[in-house]
Amino acid sequence: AVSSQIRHFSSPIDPSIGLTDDQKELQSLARTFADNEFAPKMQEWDDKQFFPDDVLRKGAELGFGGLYTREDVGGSGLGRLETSVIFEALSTGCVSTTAYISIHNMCGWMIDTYGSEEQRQKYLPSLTSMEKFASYCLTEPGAGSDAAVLSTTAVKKGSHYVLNGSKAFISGGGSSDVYVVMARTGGPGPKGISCFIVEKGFKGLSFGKKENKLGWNSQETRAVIMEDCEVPVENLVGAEGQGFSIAMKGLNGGRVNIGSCSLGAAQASIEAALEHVKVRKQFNRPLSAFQNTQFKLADMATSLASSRLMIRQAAMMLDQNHPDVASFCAMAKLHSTDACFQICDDSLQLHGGYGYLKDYKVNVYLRDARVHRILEGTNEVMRMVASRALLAE
Ligand code: FAD
Ligand code: 2MC
Repeated sequence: AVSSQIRHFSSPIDPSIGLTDDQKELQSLARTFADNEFAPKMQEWDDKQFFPDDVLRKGAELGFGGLYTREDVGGSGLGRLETSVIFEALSTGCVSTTAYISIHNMCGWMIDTYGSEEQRQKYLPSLTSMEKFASYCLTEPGAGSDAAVLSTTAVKKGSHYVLNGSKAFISGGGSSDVYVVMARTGGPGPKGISCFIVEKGFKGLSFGKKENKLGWNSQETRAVIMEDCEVPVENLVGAEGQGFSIAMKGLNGGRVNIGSCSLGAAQASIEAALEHVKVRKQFNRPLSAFQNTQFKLADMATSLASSRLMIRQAAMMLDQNHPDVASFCAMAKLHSTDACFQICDDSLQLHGGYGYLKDYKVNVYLRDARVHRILEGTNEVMRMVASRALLAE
């Protein structure tokens, strides 16, 4: 019954192409949720910079709070391909909100995979239910692309680590309850970095002002500031020195998730363009009668389909723990986020002046998808990761 709700048209950009019946059912569940709960509110959330925590908790009831977290702590235990399909479908309704869910999922996965049994049992049930929210804290004012130079310190003093430093651009900063923080316990470079779980309310933790952004407006972005912040030793995730590796492994999945959110933005932008060009007439003809429009739509569809293939391939490589996973995830993120942003822009162009109005949705997809070329590693860093793998001996 659920799968009958999926779009009824047959189309070369149908996102269910190639999926199993079970995967199609998950996709349909997510698309229906996006259509009902996100799409009608997307523009209002963007405009009012509103974080829809109640709607997120409703999504968590369907399993979106811990898609690739294990089931004993309330997760859905799905594979990365299924996760990607769900994030893509959710993003058609609101990219910004889905991207926040994806970061929350990444944090949960890091605790599930590298945390102790005590940490898993203590933190994950309330994260998978989204009673509590999580943020990922790597970037600093002086350490963006060059993340391994981060300077937040963590010094062990008795039963606590004392953290000092500040994190920049933290999605969910201030509204999240749990912060997965990378800080330096050892010498310079990646091997001196460790990963900690820091709770809102721990002494010495505070937040900067709410950043005013071009997009991603349904979630807060703030600096996370630690001044003699006391974190119990049992909140170290994994071993000392393992933090950078944990952060990067989380981001491999994160990059596929963000690419999936771009696919949703592109899918919705093409659907909007198709509707518009059939209805809008100029020179006594619908816009769809011009060959420029037809060829543009064909290029947009081709670009979306190729992006989707790469993202789904990368998702499968994550499940297989493939040796080339890091570089392929980087290539998939690079290609999909660039290509899908271009699709949003092409859709806006096909809308003419109407595309520039906030009454139409395409401007939100464009603004939300723009930042995917910057965060979770800029697309220049993605080229760096891919080219290093290509040139490695
Ligand atoms: P810089 O590193 O200063 O880069 C500036 C430019 O220089 C870029 O074009 C970059 O590609 C280029 N560049 C840098 N080095 C090289 C090089 N070696 N070769 C070629 N070009 C280079 N971070 C988190 O940890 N957690 C979050 O939740 C989070 N959320 C974010 C949300 C938003 C809305 C934004 C905008 C950012 C968020 N970030 C987050 C931070 C994000 O990951 C960084 O902005 C990003 O990694 C780039 O770092 P930077 O901004 O310092 O840019
Ligand atoms: N997967 C697994 N391991 C990785 C990895 C990856 N994607 N990237 C690097 N590593 C490992 C690497 O193998 C090495 O380990 P080892 O010494 O054992 O071989 C170690 O990490 C250090 O890597 P490099 O020697 O390549 O270090 P370098 O400093 O030269 O480059 C770089 C690291 C640029 C790839 C890394 O700093 C990076 O990815 N920068 C971008 C930062 C970023 O993505 N920030 C996103 C913040 S989160 C966000 O934006 C959100 C919205 C949530």
